[in-house]
Amino acid sequence: VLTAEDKANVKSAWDHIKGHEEAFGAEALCRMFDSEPVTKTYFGGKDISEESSYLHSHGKKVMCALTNAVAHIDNIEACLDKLSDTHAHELMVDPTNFPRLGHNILLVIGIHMPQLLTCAMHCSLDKFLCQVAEVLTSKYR
Ligand code: ZNH
Repeated sequence: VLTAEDKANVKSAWDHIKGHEEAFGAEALCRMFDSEPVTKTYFGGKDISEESSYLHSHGKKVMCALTNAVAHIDNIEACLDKLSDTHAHELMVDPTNFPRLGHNILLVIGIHMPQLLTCAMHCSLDKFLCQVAEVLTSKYR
């Protein structure tokens, strides 16, 4: 459960991340595909190479969904409801892949904004990303 302090941390982190959604999202995806090749199987037929416009536009979509979740951090479930349906019923992404993406998002934030990622911030962002993953996988059965 996100505490009031976690929420404040995540919001303040996102003040810095906002505007970098495309670059951060694309890099996080790219790192996930390289380090966990099984995740590439969901993108068959798409050009997911580092410089591809698809990778950049998908990275932006993913990170902007997080920006939106941060804006509605008291009601993440409602805010991601449609996306939760999509992931459970259409995309059927194995839930084990969500921590893999979350890990790489955290990593990219740490690489580009090392001073931002204090231990407390790391912990709050990790909790936030887990919460998002929980919502996106909540409709699987
Ligand atoms: Zn996902 C899609 C978000 C995870 C896979 N996604 C998507 C979208 C979004 C997202 C926003 C778009 C939708 C529409 O358009 O309607 N994701 C997200 C998030 C997360 C995720 C936020 C967490 C954090 N995903 C994920 C994973 C995976 C995935 C882990 C695997 C690996 N997705 C996916 C796919 C898709 C998506 C495959 C589809 C794409 C296309 O079609 O292009």
